[in-house]
Amino acid sequence: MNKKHLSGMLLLTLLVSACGKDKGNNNNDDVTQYPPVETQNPNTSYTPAFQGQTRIYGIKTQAELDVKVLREGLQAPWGLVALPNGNWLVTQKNGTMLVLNADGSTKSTINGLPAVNSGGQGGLLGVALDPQFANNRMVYWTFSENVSGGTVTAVAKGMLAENEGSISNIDVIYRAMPAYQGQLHYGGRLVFDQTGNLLVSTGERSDLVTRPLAQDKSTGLGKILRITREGQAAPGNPFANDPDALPELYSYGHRNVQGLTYDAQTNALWEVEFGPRGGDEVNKVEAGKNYGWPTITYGIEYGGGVIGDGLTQKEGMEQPVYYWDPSVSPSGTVFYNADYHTEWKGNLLIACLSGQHIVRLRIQNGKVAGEERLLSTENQRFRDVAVGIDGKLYAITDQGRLYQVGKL
Ligand SMILES: [Ca+2]
Repeated sequence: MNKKHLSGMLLLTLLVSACGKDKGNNNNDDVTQYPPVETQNPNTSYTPAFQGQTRIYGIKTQAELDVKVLREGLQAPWGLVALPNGNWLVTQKNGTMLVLNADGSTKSTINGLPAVNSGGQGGLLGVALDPQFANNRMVYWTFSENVSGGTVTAVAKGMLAENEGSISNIDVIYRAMPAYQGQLHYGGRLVFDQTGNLLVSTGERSDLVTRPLAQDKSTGLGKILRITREGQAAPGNPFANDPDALPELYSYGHRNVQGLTYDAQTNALWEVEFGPRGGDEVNKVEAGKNYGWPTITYGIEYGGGVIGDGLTQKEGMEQPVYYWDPSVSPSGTVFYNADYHTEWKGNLLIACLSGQHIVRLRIQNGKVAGEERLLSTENQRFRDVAVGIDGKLYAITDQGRLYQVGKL
């Protein structure tokens, strides 16, 4: 253990002693600690960098949840965002966008978006509303696009008609280069930050030949990028003056980031990303930082071999706030800051594909303080989660469902 870790642990110990009893993030309720929710054997014998980085104690929501399937038969929905009137925008992998009424029924199907390549993990991906949506009705989305040399993760925008039946003035504003002939790891979430710029996640396209590009600051693969509404590098980006880096670069060393969310209370950006076999991660993202892939990881190759030199820590590379082994496949995430589920305030909710549940992580002082699995008896691959204007939690699944999670 190096000096930095030792002093970090000492500080943590002091903080814990100072705080005394374990308190909630935004309320003073004591939280009962249960055994960790993960009971399967890990794929590796790697040890975490700090206590509570994986297999934290379990927690349980006290309120009785009211889980409703509002809708079935969506076609591989991928992204979900609440409109200010309570309706929903849903992207579908096949390239169409739907507007759903608050009860889950279809209000309209929006065609005519730029063509997607929906092979493999591609398609119409994440969706976000302009912070000024009430005035300008602008919608932003990511998708996998055919270009010369292969496919890219691209970002487009357009104006949603007042009747919510069409999107006009469509413009593709950004493409994460280079193109690659593959169908995996497009990343594809996007979220606005407090400065009104867009943060966009990409993937490293999965193959051994592209994997190292996650560490190459001159490419858009395996990154989080920060761009303006016009698709230009946003002002104030960390590598603006680095001739060897893309000016739109915000953070790097990511594998495949399919969840991005802001904690509105602290203005902190959080992401979730897929590890290989084991090593799915939650990261608190800071400008200019290196998140380690593929140099450090808590996972191994699908075939079983170590990745690179088999390292989990390295100077200059960030540790995940939390990781899972075995994988849960975190695909969408939202920071819960509404008032409805009072127990969840300040928690991170994560849609999981192979895990077939929604993870609730209690966050305290930037660390995880308890994990719960929600909706784990539904046997659904959860693709994305969002908070409704009513404060209830909503989720979409690969099997085509829209869930509403309220309280009884
Ligand atoms: Ca990492």
